[in-house]
Amino acid sequence: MGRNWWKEAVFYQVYPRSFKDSRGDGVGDIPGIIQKIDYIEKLGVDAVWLNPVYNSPQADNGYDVRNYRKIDPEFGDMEDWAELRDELHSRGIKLVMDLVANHTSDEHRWFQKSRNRDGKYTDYYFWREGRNTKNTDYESSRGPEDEVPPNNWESFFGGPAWSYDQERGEWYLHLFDPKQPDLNWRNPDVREEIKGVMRFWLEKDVDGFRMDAINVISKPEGLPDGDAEEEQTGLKHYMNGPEVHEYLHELSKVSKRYGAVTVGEMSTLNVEQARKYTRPDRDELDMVFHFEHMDIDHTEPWWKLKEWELSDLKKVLGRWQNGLEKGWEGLYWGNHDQPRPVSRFGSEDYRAESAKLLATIQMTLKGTPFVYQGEEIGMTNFPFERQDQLRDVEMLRKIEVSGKSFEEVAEAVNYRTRDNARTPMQWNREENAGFTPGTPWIEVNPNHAEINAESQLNDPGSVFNHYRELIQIRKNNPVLIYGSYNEISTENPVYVYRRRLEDAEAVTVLNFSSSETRQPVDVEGFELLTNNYSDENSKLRPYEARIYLKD
Ligand code: TEU
Repeated sequence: MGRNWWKEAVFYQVYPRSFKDSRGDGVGDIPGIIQKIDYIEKLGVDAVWLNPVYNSPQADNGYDVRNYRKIDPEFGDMEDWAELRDELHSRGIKLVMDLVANHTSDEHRWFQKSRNRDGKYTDYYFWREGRNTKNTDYESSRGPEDEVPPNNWESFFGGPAWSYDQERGEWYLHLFDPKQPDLNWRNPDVREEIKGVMRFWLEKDVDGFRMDAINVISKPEGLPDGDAEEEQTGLKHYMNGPEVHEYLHELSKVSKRYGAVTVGEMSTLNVEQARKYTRPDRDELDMVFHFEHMDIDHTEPWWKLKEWELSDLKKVLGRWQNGLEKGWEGLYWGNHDQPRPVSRFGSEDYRAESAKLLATIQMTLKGTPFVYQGEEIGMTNFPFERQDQLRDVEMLRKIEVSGKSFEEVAEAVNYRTRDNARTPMQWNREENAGFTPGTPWIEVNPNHAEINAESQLNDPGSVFNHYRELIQIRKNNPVLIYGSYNEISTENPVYVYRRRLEDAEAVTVLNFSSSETRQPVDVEGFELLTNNYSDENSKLRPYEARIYLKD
């Protein structure tokens, strides 16, 4: 297994809008992040992934880019950004930017120019005539009376993946929001543009890219209809599409020249596909984020709840641990698109214990851990009671398309909405959790009096300090990074696995339940490196998580 800095690193994900507001306008910003670098450094992470801070109308919180080479005034300016980079670098922390390359904003200059049927930009996006029939059951989105969209593809956020543009008199494809038109990667000029954007940031010394929705960039010729029975009609045509590997290989030539790391975000990806994307000799991506563990509580329609099963979780994690071979994955429990891990995979009744248990898994599996802001203090989901508390375009559109009232879907909204992850970082017990002196763009979780960074920093038993300890344990023990993986007990509610590298052996023992249970494996000759209780016990206590080591 080839060794690389990014395999040994722990990443911290900062969602700038919700991290720290330095100006009092209620929106987090780059100077705010700079104020909190000591905190990030204290956690002991090696790199920061910054969600998009580019100039954007913010229809999807920055995933709709208007100008890739400018910082959005909401977040600051290029000088602020350079200061952030320098502050991080001077502490040995790398900076990875978000590359949103599947689509731009409809306010991007390329799209504006593409509205013209002639000239260089005309094929930068997917423009098509509508179909002149009414004989379909999909909704026409504001097109001419007698037209329906060019094909039956559905968008990730619900509703058709096409909108009609009055000016050009044609439809354009958008796999996400109508304000996020898809770039036409078949056009070599588009690929050159994206490489230009990469070079622009690499010249500014960024250390890599997290590539947004990167496995949907290749659409098949002819844009054929999908099967109406598919969960998201059309998906199979553009997920891991025909040219995606070639395109990524092209991009990797740019990142490799600068020694930058690349992480591909890929919903709908199995381990065989991931192997191909990340096999080092193919030069496509360094690692991927897959969604298979995020899918274990996924069901259709989305407003139904589904309890996840520990056996499914173990199966998924194990499959990836063993199946990637020479490839690599990013390990995450949550991010800005997912509910809070404690509320989902842990237990709010054993909040601190289960937060530490999830951290233990993340720091002892093979792959690069990505900690999303707030996880290190065990932040929980937000109790949404009304639709007007929601901000996320995805959930708002899904509710609209479902035709249901907020009350009818409230339980699922609370369980699933991305806004759970986007409520402000809880710095202290004061008003607005110390996030802003103004009115926050989204409500602060009322539990900030109890759950906040300030109260945890000096408490040796806190979730924060357990993360710190685990991060150091990972760094000090290459077996946790490069070792082989074997599950050694499949007995629910316990999950036990062993990592092995040369003479070193580490065993992680986890109790995924709120009752005491037997410790099922023999650990004679092992040292207990750490657990998430203040003492030792023969039985495993609720959500107890232990790491044993022999070397
Ligand atoms: O997400 C891509 C993606 O797969 C999402 O559809 C995700 O599955 C869904 O939001 C989960 O609820 C990326 C970004 O991370 C997300 O924030 C953006 O909205 C999206 O791309 C479009 O850029």
